[in-house]
Amino acid sequence: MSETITIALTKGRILKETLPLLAQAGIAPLDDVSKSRKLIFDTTAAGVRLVIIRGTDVPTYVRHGAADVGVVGKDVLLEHGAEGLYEPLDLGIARCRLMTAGPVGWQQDGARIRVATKFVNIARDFFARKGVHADVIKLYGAMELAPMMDLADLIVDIVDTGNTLRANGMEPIDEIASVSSRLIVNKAAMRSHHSGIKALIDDLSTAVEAQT
Ligand code: PRT
Ligand code: MG
Repeated sequence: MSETITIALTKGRILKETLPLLAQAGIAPLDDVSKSRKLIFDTTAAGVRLVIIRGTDVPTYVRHGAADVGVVGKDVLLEHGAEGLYEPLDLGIARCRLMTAGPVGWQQDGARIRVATKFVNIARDFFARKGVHADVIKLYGAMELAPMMDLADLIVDIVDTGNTLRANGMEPIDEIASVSSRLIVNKAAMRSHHSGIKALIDDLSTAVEAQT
């Protein structure tokens, strides 16, 4: 049985905030991840390697055991499900909110509304709970364009400062969930690599407490 622990990291803004926490836990990639085109990185910690992939792929790698551990936004776990995964630690990084938003002053005036989002499961669930008939339209980016183009009435998107909404004549309406990045662990790996993964969780918890 291999003693190597593979950690799947979400590239982009989450990666930037994850690396300092890993460094505090004694894990630093041997190559500069921002300059290299590699996807797999050995680290300063013996037997720990990193893979750097899209957030939506992180739970898939960890669920199937291709990676033992992962770092991913709660939004991705809410949208794509967290079955087969442990979620032992809130890393407190890349904080934001999942919200509904619409053109400033928007009021519903029909029985149905059209909602554009990349979070279709979260959106369907949210409007169903409110008893609102919503036709959910899947987009892959630039959700704030959809109301301007009359593709949709509202959007469901991630909001941090609200600047993106304001710049496009929109305002936040309802908060659906508060989001931060989470450590996730493959259930079988938690048993087979218990001491290594337990040490990683403990070291990262200490790093998280130190940053707040
Ligand atoms: O590239 P890919 O399509 O996979 O996703 P992406 O480009 O959205 O990735 P990236 O690097 O932005 O990281 C996405 C993850 O970071 C999400 O899963 C969240 O968990 C987390 N996160 C934290 C954010 C933000 N803050 C954030 N502000 N993800 C996206 N945004 C975007 C948002 O979509 C909107 O366009 O920033 C804009 C809103 O920001 P404000 O400050 O203008 O409100
Ligand atoms: Mg991106």
